[in-house]
Amino acid sequence: MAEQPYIELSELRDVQMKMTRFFMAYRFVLEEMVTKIDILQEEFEVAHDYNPIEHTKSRLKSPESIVKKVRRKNLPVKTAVIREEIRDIAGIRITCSFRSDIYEIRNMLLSQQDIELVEEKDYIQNPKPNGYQSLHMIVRLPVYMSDRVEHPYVEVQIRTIAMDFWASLEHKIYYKYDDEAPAELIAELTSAAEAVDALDKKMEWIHQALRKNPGPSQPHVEDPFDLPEATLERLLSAAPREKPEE
Ligand code: 0O2
Repeated sequence: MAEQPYIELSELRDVQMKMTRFFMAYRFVLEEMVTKIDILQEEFEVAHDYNPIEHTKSRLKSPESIVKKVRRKNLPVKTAVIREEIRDIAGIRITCSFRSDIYEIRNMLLSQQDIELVEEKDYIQNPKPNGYQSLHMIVRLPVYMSDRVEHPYVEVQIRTIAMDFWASLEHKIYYKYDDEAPAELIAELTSAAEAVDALDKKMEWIHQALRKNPGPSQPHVEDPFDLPEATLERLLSAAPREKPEE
């Protein structure tokens, strides 16, 4: 029987500590980004009575996926190289309803002084040959630690619900057939991508038309949770009064 490689406990602890430190900055930068997006979403809704963000998903790339990508790119497995070359260790996907929301969210994020745009790929203006659409940005922002400041990269993908629906199905097919999907399936997927594009354009048109013409003002509807004045007065008069100070 082949001998199992022996690892000292102290060595194992050291590796674990280094991994924790390596991923920490990415975990924090994701938290910063998620907070920024939550703030934008809440504030935008109050200011404009409209919410451009349907949902946000964030993830850290697993060590196995990082190593796979390093091998695929023929890079040396060195932390400094990984930090610089693998720019999607921290990833955020923002899903919205309309195409114009994508660029609205992009501009709101990039107008923040601490967010630096490093790279941008607009697969909406230039879809991939398979029909994939999404706006990709690599950004970075400072993370203040006790003894240093790090600027980890974050991949931000912004897309509509329809684009997301298509991409998740395509991803499943890609994984299932490992790049060798039957021609019929590929043809259907391409036609679905065209349908997604047409749907998004139509929805955008309706959205803009609604914005330009919001329709007649809504009649006042009583709030079912509003207490009638008389009930409120009775409740207040029945409440125990504070004893006046002597
Ligand atoms: P995962 O598991 O989703 O993270 P890169 O390899 O990132 O250095 P690349 O491939 O030019 O450079 O980056 P790009 O084009 O910005 O794509 C990065 C990510 O976008 C991918 O991550 C996918 O999540 C998504 N993506 C890109 N193209 C497609 C596509 O055709 N279909 C689907 N479903 N998703 C796509 P990863 O690392 O490939 O995988």
